[in-house]
Amino acid sequence: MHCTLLGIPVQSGTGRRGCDMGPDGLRAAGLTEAIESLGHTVSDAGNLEPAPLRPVSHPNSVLKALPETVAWLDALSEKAYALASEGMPVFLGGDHIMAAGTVSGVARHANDVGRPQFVLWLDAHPDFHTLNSTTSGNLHGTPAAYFTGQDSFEDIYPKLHAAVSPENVCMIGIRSVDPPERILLREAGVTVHDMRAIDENGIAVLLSAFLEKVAAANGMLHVSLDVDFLDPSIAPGVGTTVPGGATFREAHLAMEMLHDSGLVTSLDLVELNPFLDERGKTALLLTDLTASLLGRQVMDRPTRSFG
Ligand code: 4U7
Ligand code: MN
Ligand code: MN
Ligand code: MN
Repeated sequence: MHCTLLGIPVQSGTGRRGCDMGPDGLRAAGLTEAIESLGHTVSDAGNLEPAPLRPVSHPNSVLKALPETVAWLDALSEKAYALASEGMPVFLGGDHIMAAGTVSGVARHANDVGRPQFVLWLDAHPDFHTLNSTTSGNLHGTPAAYFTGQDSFEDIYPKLHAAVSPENVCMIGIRSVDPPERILLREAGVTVHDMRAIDENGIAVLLSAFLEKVAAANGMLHVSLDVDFLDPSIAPGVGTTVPGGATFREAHLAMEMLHDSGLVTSLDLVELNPFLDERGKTALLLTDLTASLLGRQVMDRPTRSFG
């Protein structure tokens, strides 16, 4: 397989500085070499730059850095669309607002080729605020609402060519949901597996059910991995730590199963903040998780087929 790395040093979606160093943190951790060691080829497309600012405004006065953020999304949604037709894009964040660009771009390509787009959202948070519902004003809390076609984004975020059906979105690891998000998620019909669901069922059961669904529909699968999906004890290099996250083995098992499924077509690694990291610990863990997703395993085993 061929992987294209694209750095997206956006941090306007979050309240904390340092996410702009995320792409270089992942490069320093040896991401290219880790992928190449699995027999894949890698090209690094470097770091994206934002498009020119355009005048945008919204009545919610708490929104932070809206024009700057929109300029990133204008550039990214086009770039992601272009990269989706050649190998597997690996998008290096940057804060999670970038998923508004990456997912809308890859979903537009899926629509072109007549396949449904699915999204596996690994995060402590659902990021399902609209521009009306957010009270923090931090736009990294909005991407999943945008790419599933919720309202408030029209004429502000880039035009959405193909919304992802909310029934095709599965969120795992969730443990911090704001009241308006809870209502919107339920109304939209997104599958949300909170940490209790992992505790009670095990992550393998939850993920298998989703992968069966993707396979049965011949879908394209985008994985969006927010560092705060992981427990802060193993992944401290993130601005929004929430206790009680996925363990080292839960995260690797999810990646190993994703590899075996053969279904993943694009990947986000987001919210790494090297300024808050401890001697590269989080960057190295993300690199190892990516290697598991791309085929690293301890012992050979037969591939499992879904669908
Ligand atoms: B992340 C939050 F209030 N919901 O809207 C908000 F809890 O990309 C957090 O998942 C958003 O890290 C977290 O600001 C965005 C908050
Ligand atoms: Mn997130
Ligand atoms: Mn999060
Ligand atoms: Mn975060």
